[in-house]
Amino acid sequence: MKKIEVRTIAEKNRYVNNIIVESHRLDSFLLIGHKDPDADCIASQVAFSLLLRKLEKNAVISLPAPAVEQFNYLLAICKYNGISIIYGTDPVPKNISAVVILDTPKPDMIARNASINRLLTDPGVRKIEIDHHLGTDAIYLGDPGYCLVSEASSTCELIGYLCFKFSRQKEMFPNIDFFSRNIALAILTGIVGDSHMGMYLKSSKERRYYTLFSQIFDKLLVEKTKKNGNNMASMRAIFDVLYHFSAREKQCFDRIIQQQQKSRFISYTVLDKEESEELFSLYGEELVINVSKAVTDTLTEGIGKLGLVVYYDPPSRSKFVQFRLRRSAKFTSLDLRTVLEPLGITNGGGHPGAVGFRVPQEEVPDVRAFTAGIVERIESMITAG
Ligand SMILES: [Mn+2]
Repeated sequence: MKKIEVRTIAEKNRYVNNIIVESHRLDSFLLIGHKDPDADCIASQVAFSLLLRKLEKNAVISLPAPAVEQFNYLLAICKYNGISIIYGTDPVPKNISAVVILDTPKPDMIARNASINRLLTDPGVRKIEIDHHLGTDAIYLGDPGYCLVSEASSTCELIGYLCFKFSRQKEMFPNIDFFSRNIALAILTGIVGDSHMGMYLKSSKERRYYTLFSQIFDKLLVEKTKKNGNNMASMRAIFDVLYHFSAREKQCFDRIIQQQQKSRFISYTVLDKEESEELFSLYGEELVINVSKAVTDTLTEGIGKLGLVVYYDPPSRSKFVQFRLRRSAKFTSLDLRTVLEPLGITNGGGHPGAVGFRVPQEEVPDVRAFTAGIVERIESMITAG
């Protein structure tokens, strides 16, 4: 079933209540997210695990691969709060009673393995979903009645909302403080990561809630952080850590951005098959994909209109050329989803400010000429206005 916005407050309360009751009733939870997890994905797994630990439940996070070093502080939080992490094909522990699926638009994007698949198809295991993706191709992953899927700046913002709902259940949870420093830190990580400190918000409703939740949790973090320590003490500090590049990331970033070209409205860079393969073998898939997102952002804000990064999938994955197109926060007149159809693109999607699409490699004999054609057609759509 396609994801849609919750229609009424009563309906939303019912879903939230179901999630709270199951969190109270069940014992062991597995938390999963999407492939190539970003800050919001990992942080929402950590934030919800912390809520569960407050209820003295078992929480196990599954990640497809070791996370990039920027997320070390989140992993440290897990370590010191009894949250275990399993990686890749690791089998999940026995006796899991619920799977919590976070920040994942649709089934084929779930980071899964054989033992996760078994849980997902086991009707005796409760599936809870928390997500903010409402794109046209988004599909519910949780059990009916157990999905909190709603417009928000990030999945972590929805978990911030859940914190308030949990804290109001005084009978079920007497004397539990759901507003700890670690929860604030994890929630702000997702909010900052998905919105780039508020630069990439899609609607005025999103901006309103972003402002509300980021202020509440920023204030909490500032208050609860000991002075003069090395601890991250504010949302700004989280932003600096998330966007601080390691030396290898910087090298990779420089190599991709070196090739940038500009048309009137679009700043873009194209990696051909050989260059893509070389980068993937030098730096690894996850790093290159994360860095290419940062390059798209930098190109976009540099030109003030659109940024585009094009690369070939790593050979181990699939046989596509990937296109990542983003719109500057200042340039809101074009909904990027509307450029896909005129371009004849069927394999892609996103939101008004960012889309991704892919084209089978055999349909792209010359990637530079192919990209130049796409750039030219988008330019003429902008000019035609
Ligand atoms: Mn997200």
